[in-house]
Order: sequence, then C-alpha cells, then structure tokens
Amino acid sequence: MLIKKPKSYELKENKVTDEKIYQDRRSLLKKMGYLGAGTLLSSSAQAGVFDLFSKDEAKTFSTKSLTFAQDKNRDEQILTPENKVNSHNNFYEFGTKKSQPLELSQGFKVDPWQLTISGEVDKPFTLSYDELFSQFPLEERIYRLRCVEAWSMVIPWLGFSLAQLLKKAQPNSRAKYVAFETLYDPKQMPGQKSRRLGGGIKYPYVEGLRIDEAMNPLTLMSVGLYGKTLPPQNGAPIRLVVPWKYGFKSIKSIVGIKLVERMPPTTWNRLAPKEYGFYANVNPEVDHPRWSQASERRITSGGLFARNRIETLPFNGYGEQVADLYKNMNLRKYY
Ligand SMILES: Nc1nc2c(c(=O)[nH]1)N[C@H]1C(S)=C(S)[C@@H](COP(=O)(O)O)O[C@H]1N2
Ligand SMILES: [Mo]
Repeated sequence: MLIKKPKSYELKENKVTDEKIYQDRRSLLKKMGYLGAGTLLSSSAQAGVFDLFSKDEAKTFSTKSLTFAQDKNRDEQILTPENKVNSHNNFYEFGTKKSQPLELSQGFKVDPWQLTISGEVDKPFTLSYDELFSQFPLEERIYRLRCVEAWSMVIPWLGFSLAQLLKKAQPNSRAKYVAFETLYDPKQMPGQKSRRLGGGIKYPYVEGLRIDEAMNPLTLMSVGLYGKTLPPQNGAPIRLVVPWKYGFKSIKSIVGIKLVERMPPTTWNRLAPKEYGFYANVNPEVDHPRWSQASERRITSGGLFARNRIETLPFNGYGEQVADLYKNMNLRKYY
C-alpha cells in the first residue's frame, strides 16, 4: 500500500506524542491492517497516522498544522473530544435521542460484513469486513461535521476516498449518481421495527450523491475515528463522510453502493421534501423552514458556559474545494 502525499485540505505536520499512546495506536493500526507485510508508509504519512493526538481529549492545533479553507476568522480548531463524538449521535436505527445510539448499539455485529458495489459499472465487487481496512490506503482526515440541526463537531476520521472505491468498479457512461444503503436488520437495529424509536423513517436509510460529488477527493469512506475502528454508534464498520454537506448525507453502516443513471431517493428528502433537499450543501444563507442556518453550536470539551456559538460557513468552509461543482446552480432552489 502506498500513502499519497497530503493534499491542501489534509494534514501538513503533526506533533510528537508520548510513547504509550504511540504503542497503543500502533497495535491498533496493526490490527486494522495498516502495518502488515508490504505496507509502505512514508514518514510523513506515518506522522499523520500516529502522532496526532497526545491524549484522548480535545487538543488545540494551529491553522499552520491544519488547512481549513475559508476559516481565516478562526485562530484555531479544537477537536471535539472523543467521548462527545461517540455519545452525541444521530443514528435513528438505534433511536432518535442523541444518547440512544450509544446505549442501544453495543451488541451490533459488524464482522462478518459485506459491502457491494454494483449498478452501472464494468467490474462490480463485494468487500468483506477485513477488506474494508486492507483494499485501500487509509488516511487520517480532520473534518468539520455540521448537522442540519445546527450543532457541529471537528472529527479526526480514518478512511479512504470514495473515488478510489468507485474507480475500482469502473463506472460506465450511464453512471450519473451514486446510491447508498444502510444495513436493514430489524433484529439488530431496534429503530427499524419500532416507529417510536425509529422516528417513522422508512428503512433502510438511503442516501445519494451526484457522480462528480462522489468523485471529489474530499468525499470519504470512513472506517475509523480517533485512531480506532468506528464505534457502532458512529456507523461501523464503514460510513460515508461528506464534509461540505449537512450530516444526514453522511450515511452510516453501508452495505450497498450502486451507480445509477437517475437521481436516487434519499431518506430525509422522502420524509420532508420541503425541509431537506437532495443536495443539502451547508449554506448559512438558506434557512431551514423552522430555524436559522446562519450559525451553529460547536461541540467542544467546554461546559455549559463555553462560548461555542460560531458562524456557519458556505459549504461548511470547504468552498475552495467544492464550490465549482455547483457553479451554474441556484443554491436556493437546489437546497
Ligand atoms: N443510517 C443512518 N445514517 C446516518 C443517520 C441515521 O440516522 N442513520 N444520521 C445522520 C445524521 S442526521 C448525522 S448528523 C450524522 C451523525 O454522525 P455521528 O453520529 O457520527 O456524528 O450521521 C448521519 N448518518
Ligand atoms: Mo444531522
């Protein structure tokens, strides 16, 4: 495996961490397949993977070490602590309350797993659980996650670009959209069999992207966070992360990815089309019908009195990388 050189939006430099954490990470990464025979990591890529977090709490970075496009008004980015990333969740298959995914997903079985790539492709294929971690070089990416409910986090993901996965399947000329599907397993996912727990959503949860959005290098298939495999409540074993769109596009626990010719149905659009569009790009100028999208509550280690209300940025601050995808579109109409 080869790790590519970091792009502008990826990590540039990292801090040294202490020995114990380094060793913990190393054994974990070994388990995840980073360090097997034939693995080739450049020293800068190793720094990106191993040396980032000196403890499992929020850590401050200067904008020199992280590149956040259009974030000039913020001096620094503070990672959301791991214990908030994995305890404040939206995963309606395990209940609609923020605390329920953690409480109700702990028995969730992720191995064996099958992720199938099919549809308008020349080479459909299926990945097993182990292959999710070994078929593509894993990178660490720190992204902001902006929920449509106006809270946000900064999360260090592990994963690979969706583009790499799609290219392996060789999409044909009819492949205009990509449709994603979450596991349907009411025995394991109580929200799928209880209207009360599951919020009245028609399961399985489905999402979609236009092919050019899917191929954008920012679009990530994530298999881990904070240097570990994903907890069930965050979408184990594999989920999508589209950092310039509202969080509901970042579908969890994916079993199917299908290349299709027409715009596929998406869960929240189907449920409330006036409130949630197919595109769902973060846009401070287009309010949700029931609340403003101009600002957000950034979830940090701070308590109740932390000053954590911040301005929301167009495309969640990733405009430099993605605004071109929408250059001739009316973003009020295509919300
Ligand atoms: N299958 C599925 N995927 C999902 C959801 C869900 O309910 N089911 N919730 C979405 C929403 S609204 C958000 S904000 C993010 C939250 O991801 P996190 O819990 O890892 O922060 O997951 C998204 N992916
Ligand atoms: Mo969300």
